Amino acid sequence: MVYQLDLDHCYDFVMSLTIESGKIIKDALQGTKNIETKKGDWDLVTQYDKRIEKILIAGLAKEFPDHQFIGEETVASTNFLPELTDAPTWIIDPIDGTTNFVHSFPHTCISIALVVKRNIEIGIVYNPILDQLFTARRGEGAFLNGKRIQSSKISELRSSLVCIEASYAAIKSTRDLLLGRVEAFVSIAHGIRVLGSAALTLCHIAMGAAELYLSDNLYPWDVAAGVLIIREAGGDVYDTSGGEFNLMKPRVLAVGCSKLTPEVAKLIRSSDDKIYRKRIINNQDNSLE
Ligand code: 2AM
Ligand code: CA
Ligand code: CA
Ligand code: CA
Repeated sequence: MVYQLDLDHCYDFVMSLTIESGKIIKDALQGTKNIETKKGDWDLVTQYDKRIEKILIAGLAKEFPDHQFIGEETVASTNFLPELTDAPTWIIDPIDGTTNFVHSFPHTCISIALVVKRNIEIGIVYNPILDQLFTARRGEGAFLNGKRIQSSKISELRSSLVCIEASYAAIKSTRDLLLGRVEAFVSIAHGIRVLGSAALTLCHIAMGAAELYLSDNLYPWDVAAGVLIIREAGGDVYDTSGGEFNLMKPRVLAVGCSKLTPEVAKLIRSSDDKIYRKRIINNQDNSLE
């Protein structure tokens, strides 16, 4: 007999586990947290990130013993990022927007995706503070609290709201590139927003609340669920070069409307080129000192 994966059951099971785990975030938001740092002062983790990831993986592994798991805090503690195989794999971010969570800033969520044979089949992003449950299944549309969502149809940058990340310390080596892009986009677009949660930002593009999202410094667990949610809402996700998106090495250019992509990719390229030229000039100056 060929083993059939029951995606309906996977979806129902992970949904109730996620909603249940969301209560931990909600109850803990205003309280005292044990804050540790990982790669630097800006890279935060709390006991709640670790606890929620353990609960999610234990619950899913018990129900689906032959499934694989890629979770942010497990990868951090083992220092090992598993390869994505064809096996059913749950990609888990127990708290996306940990810095927001630490500051009691209410944009924080659980993000979980199920990937099977490299297709993202299920995506769930749940913000228990604002009671926003974003869900998608491949081929079946994207939903916010059960109501269908659609991404923006705006196809020009000059009419767009742009979302980015701006954790400067986190991306020291690329800070000048980020500032260059901010200058380039702010000169053309309606405005720039920084939500502080990649998963929720992708969902905001999916619901048509902003037109595009740019971030080079992300991981699979930040984006797996949101990528499906955007695609099911009518948008798409590309590499920041404008090329094909790679889930395991995500450099994200997410758009509500794919017609925006060439203009945005071109602007990123010209902005980055300007910075690279500046770096060369500065290095030459440095060498003269
Ligand atoms: P996290 O909260 O799960 O760490 C804003 O910082 C967004 O970028 C969040 O979605 C955050 O996820 C993600 N991010 C990815 N890598 C990060 C890092 N090294 N430092 C801070 N944020 C990071
Ligand atoms: Ca983190
Ligand atoms: Ca994250
Ligand atoms: Ca996280």
